Amino acid sequence: MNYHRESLPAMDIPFPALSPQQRLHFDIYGYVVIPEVLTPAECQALIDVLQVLKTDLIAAGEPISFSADPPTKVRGAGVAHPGHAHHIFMRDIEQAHPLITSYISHPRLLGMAAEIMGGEIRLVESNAYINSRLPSLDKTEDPTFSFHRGTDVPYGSHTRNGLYHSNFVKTLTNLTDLDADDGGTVVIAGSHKIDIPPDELIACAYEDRSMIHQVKAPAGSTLLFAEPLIHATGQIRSERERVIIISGYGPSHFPYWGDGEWSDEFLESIPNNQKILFHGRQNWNRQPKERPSLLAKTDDRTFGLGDWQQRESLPEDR
Ligand SMILES: O=C(O)CCC(=O)C(=O)O
Repeated sequence: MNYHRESLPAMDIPFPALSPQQRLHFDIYGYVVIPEVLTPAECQALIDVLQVLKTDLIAAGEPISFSADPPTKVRGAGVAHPGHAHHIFMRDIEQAHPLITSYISHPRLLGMAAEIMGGEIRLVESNAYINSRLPSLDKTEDPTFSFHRGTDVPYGSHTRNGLYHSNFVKTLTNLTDLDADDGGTVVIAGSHKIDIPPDELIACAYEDRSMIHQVKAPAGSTLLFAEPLIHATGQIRSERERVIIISGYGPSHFPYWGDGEWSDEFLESIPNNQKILFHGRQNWNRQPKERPSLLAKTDDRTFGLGDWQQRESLPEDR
């Protein structure tokens, strides 16, 4: 499909979406945690939807997300690693329920991701985790983590007006509260700018763990991070189950790299002002829109989870 901006309305998303303090935190550390993105009721509604999806995926035999046999999947979704009861990693969840699609198209999340992208964005993947303490966990040992990054520093980053941008950005919202023992995401702070072999960086961070920051935040908070940042799932040491929902965004000319096969019904239901978000565009132009300066005035309008079918469009003259 070859979409052109001229023929499509653009969704109304805040710009710049981050306060100067949030933006500076992001630039220094490669991430920022934004509180109160979702309300307690919105978190609970998403938890309910994800718990049903988890139950249905298990009942369907945990179809693997990249299976070549779409009918075995559940509402388009599959799991990344079958047989891990303590860590259900659900992939390609974008069409599994309208509330999930509303999360993906939440105007504030899109605004934050577009600000870090420095231009027009599209969805590249969508996931959710429901995880709990490993039964065999030895609490006497210092935890180690499956550290990784989704793109490398030079390819995945650029600066403009002195500010850092990345072409692979995630918004990860914890739907359950995260205290120190609840397995919040861990990151090696500042590693989004450090272009040395990840193994060396990780080894140093294990020797001085003050460089490993962990998300501790009330339910409804969003971790916004750039994928050149080295990160991992934290270790759950409590009895609390953790539920998170994640959207990955790229520039609009990147491909979708999930394994979701979208149904005709889903495809037909995508509103015009989200065609680029879901389909991207075949065009070399990344449609830049970069924050002019750190202290640029924040667009701090309030947006709810809402209904993805009812998103406002920008007036045509903007
Ligand atoms: O569980 C987490 O917080 C880590 C998520 C993660 O590694 C990712 O989205 O790439």
